Amino acid sequence: MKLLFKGGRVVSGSGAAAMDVLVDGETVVQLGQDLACPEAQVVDVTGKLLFPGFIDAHTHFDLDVCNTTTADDFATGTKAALRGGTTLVIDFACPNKGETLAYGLKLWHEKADGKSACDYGFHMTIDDWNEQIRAEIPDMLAAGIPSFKMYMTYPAMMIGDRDMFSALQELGKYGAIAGVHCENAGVIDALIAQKKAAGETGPASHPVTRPNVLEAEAVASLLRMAQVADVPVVIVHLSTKEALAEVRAARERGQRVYVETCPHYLLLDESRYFQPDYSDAARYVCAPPLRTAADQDALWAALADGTVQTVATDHCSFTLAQKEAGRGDFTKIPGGLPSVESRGILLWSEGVAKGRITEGRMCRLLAENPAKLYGVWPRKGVLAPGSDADIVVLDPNAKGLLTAADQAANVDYCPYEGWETSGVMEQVYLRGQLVVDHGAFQTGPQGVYIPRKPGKLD
Ligand code: DUC
Ligand code: ZN
Repeated sequence: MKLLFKGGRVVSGSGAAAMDVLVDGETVVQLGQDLACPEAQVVDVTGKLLFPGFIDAHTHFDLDVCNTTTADDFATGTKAALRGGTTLVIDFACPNKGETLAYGLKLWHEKADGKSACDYGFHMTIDDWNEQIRAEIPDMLAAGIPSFKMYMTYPAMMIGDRDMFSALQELGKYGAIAGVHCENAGVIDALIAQKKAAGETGPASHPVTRPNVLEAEAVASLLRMAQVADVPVVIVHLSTKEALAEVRAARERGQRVYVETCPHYLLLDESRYFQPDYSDAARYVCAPPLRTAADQDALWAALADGTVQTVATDHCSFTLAQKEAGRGDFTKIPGGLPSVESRGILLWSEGVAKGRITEGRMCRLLAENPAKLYGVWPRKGVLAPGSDADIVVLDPNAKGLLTAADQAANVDYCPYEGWETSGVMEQVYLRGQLVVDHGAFQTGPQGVYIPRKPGKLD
């Protein structure tokens, strides 16, 4: 079937231009002004913006953490993603220490295959490092996984400097890349012990035990390791102005550093943890924690000037009942926020509509840059002849409301409850098929696994 989108403005990384888009089956075949195609079904998008489907390169679906499992699995999480305009998620496959990467990959395929509403790929978590895992790296690339995750915190996941350095070197041999969670584990542990000894066990202790400089310290340490290993790295969920300074310093000395931040670091601040009601505060616990208004300002500026290249969600959802696990011990609150459904409209409404970033910048942050960095460009991340017809139709003039009562995510709160949005995701097309129309699903699970190659973002 052919579709002809007429009358809209097509957004790319360099801005928006009035253009019609002709789709044949799953693929974009032509862009241009006043296109005609008698056999195509016309989709009138007058006054609307057409974005390439958004890519969320940081989700955690069906993940066991803190003796519980994330509220969203691949079925609900990818439906939520689609509703928010995200047509490709890259989730973190996560074997436990002692398990092989092959086992982790098999497990993640079992979780996702046949259940995913949107397309999906995987990063592979390296939370153990030995000769067997080293030998599996080329297998992962052959399986379409050129990106890996490592942790500098969390005892169950972190591997220490020696192994991290060794893994970075090994990945570099294949043109693969690692995204790293940067927080200083030891000092955080000491600060947590002090708070517990003082009897300060509520959510308010969460941000003060993970101060800004402990992210910046870990970023600096990682970047120096990457410098010696002579490899590029990705800093995932960067949250502080101090860490941004470390990134800029590394780039000044010639290093290739990629940076991701998340909507909650741009839009919510640490005052959420100081609310008197446990549940009101605990729902915002994530790591790194929410920061200050000064950090938010620095992050918005870094989006606008290109210092930060991607905005992903770190969607890791837990219900309010699950968040109860940390009543009386803030370290037992399962960490993570849901935003796979709201990221796109938040970036539009709080970013473009408020003049903080341009339409083109939004396209780069949510589509073009993650597609290039994670090796799916130009199949994804752009509307161009030959690319997948993943299309988000955004109505800039409609008003929306973010509320838990209207979300597909399997979670009973919305971090942005009651926020009004300028702009609404009106329709979402996945490889040429209308999958969401005004929030309503039009099909069953249609997502396919997208194997990736090593990427590059200039
Ligand atoms: N931080 C969170 O808050 N949740 C999931 C993993 C992470 O790094
Ligand atoms: Zn994460």
